[in-house]
Amino acid sequence: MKQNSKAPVRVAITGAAGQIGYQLAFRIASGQLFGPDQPVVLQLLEITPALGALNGVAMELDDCAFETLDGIVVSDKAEVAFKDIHYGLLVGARPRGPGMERKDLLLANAQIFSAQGKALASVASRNVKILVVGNPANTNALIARENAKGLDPRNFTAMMRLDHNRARAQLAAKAGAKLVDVHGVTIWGNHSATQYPDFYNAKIRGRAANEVIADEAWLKGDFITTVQQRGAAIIKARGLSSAASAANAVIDTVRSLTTDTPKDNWHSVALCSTGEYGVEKNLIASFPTRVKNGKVEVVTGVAVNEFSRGKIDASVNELKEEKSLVGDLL
Ligand code: NAX
Repeated sequence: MKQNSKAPVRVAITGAAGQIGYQLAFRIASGQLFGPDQPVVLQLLEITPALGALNGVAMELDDCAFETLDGIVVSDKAEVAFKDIHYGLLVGARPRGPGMERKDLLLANAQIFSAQGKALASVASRNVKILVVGNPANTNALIARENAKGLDPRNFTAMMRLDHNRARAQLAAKAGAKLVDVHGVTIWGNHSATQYPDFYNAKIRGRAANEVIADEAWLKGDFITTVQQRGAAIIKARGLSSAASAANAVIDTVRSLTTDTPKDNWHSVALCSTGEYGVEKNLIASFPTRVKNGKVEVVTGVAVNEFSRGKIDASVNELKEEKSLVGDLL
């Protein structure tokens, strides 16, 4: 029998009985995120009415007999699910209900994420890494961070990787290139329809993407809108929102934030701005991001032309507006 003396990594997944949670829990439990020799304890959080379904998920996890799964915690209390965690994947959020205005949705989620931020501050590992997936992801991450006194603000991120992966896939398909040949894609701003997928700095087989594709009208038009509207297109096709691809993007994000980034490449994640590229300080905005010697940093010196500046500003303005709507909870 395989002996494993490594201490387990504790990972919380909120909304774990939901669509994305149902994909994500099994991939992490099977060792796909931290590797086959790293034991994992899954700490699953749901709202009380979903605890029955969550117990079903836990039963199925047992039935997989994953050797990397070292334990499962099931709870409807954030202080239990977040105890000693090293990673918090905050997927659960309040969906928009009938007649709900955008402001109501922001406020409903602000309540959830302020409570979860406080719970993280009181019981999680001091170096916990948080990735918010539940929408509006950037502003939810901002609220959690502001309420998590004592934790490192730079450890609070929001997921942009699904958008990043969608953009890479679109560029590769248009150029007839392999995905491994597409580098330097950035999603800037907010995880919303205002996000800006930047192709100007992207490279295909080492050459500028706009030279290889040689169709700037497509890049500035259909490419951007396809990436921005891809979530809606999936809902139209599937009758349900993206789940497997979203869970995959969570795995990609955590891996990219915890391993050094290959030279001349970067990935997209929304993190606490310190004023890079003129983005207002403290907003959770998406940037070209890399990890060097274990440290997460925004890539400097990425060219921003007038077209890109306008698109970035529009998305950042939306983040400022979201922030102002939840001001009381900050
Ligand atoms: P589901 O509705 O299938 O699942 C959400 C789960 O969260 C439900 O089981 C619900 O009971 C639970 N939940 C609600 N409030 C909670 C709370 N306070 N504590 C713990 N659990 C709670 O949605 P799903 O398709 O899994 O999507 C989850 C979230 O991801 C949504 O907000 C969605 O908009 C967002 N997305 C974000 C993406 C991104 O790239 N950042 C892409 C995919 C996805 O659309």
